[in-house]
Amino acid sequence: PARDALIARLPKAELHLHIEGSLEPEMLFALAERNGVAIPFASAQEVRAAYAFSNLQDFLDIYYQGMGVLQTEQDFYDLTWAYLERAAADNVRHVEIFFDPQGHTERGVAFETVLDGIERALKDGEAQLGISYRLIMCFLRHLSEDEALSTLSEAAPHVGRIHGVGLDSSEVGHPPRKFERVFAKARELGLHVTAHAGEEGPPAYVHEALDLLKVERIDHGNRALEDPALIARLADEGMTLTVCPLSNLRLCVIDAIGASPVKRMLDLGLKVTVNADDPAYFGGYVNDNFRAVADALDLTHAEIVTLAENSFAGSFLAPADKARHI
Ligand code: ES4
Ligand code: ZN
Repeated sequence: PARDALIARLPKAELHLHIEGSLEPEMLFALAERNGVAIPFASAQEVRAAYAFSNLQDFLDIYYQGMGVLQTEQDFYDLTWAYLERAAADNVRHVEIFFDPQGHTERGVAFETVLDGIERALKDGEAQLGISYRLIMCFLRHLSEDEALSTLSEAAPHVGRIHGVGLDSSEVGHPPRKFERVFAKARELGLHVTAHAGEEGPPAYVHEALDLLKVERIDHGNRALEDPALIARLADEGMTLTVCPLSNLRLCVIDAIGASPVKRMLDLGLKVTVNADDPAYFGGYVNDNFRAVADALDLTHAEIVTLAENSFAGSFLAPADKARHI
């Protein structure tokens, strides 16, 4: 259909993508073999069958387990390069990818090993695929703020190679206020700031991300729609929301794609974007997410174009570079 053709050819920026969540079962197997890591599955098919989640924590347990096969600089390169080739096929022109250094350093993999491999692929992607990039380091919110502060210290010599910080992992019980000091330090270092909020957590967590962490974007933000005053504020501030429809479905944040907040957010004048989150685990890359919501919510061509424009407008690109894309 014409809608699918539009989605395929529209230039897009991807703003909510965990690089470790792009580890496809085939690569999981290949790296397990290459590194001599035992995994409790006999085939890629068996792995996919295990990806049935009831909530965020269910998924995170499998996600952290999957990361265990990533050990060398080349592993992080291969992971990131495979994602970039897939992104190029979806006409993604700019990526702002998350990585979870604490998921690796706690297993004895050096911070620099992770950063070097991811960055080398991003540079190759820029040179060979024409995809510009920013790299966002996430703090795992189920760990302490002191651990996040140590991670920020490890990153500090690499400011310039890392462009921003984010906050991810188990949301409920780990509110943004727990990370107020580390986000202040990150901002002092000149880093951009974003945070997952309102995926499973209440609207109060979105307020905290704005007021205490002073974020420039809200990752997910679904539950902001429960709070009219918060909606008005997000609209007023032109805050970008990075919504992930297939992720929401697979993590039971919504019970059908038709319940995705994308259309309601557009109607409310919010700067919503469509993203893949963890495509290897949730069954689709960015164009799959666009097609899913466009079909289920019967989006117009103009609305689909707006979603793509919002992705560049909400990026950490300089204004002149945003303008080149929109
Ligand atoms: C994540 Cl969907 C989601 N939510 C929170 N943390 C995450 N880490 C990777 N994917
Ligand atoms: Zn996410």
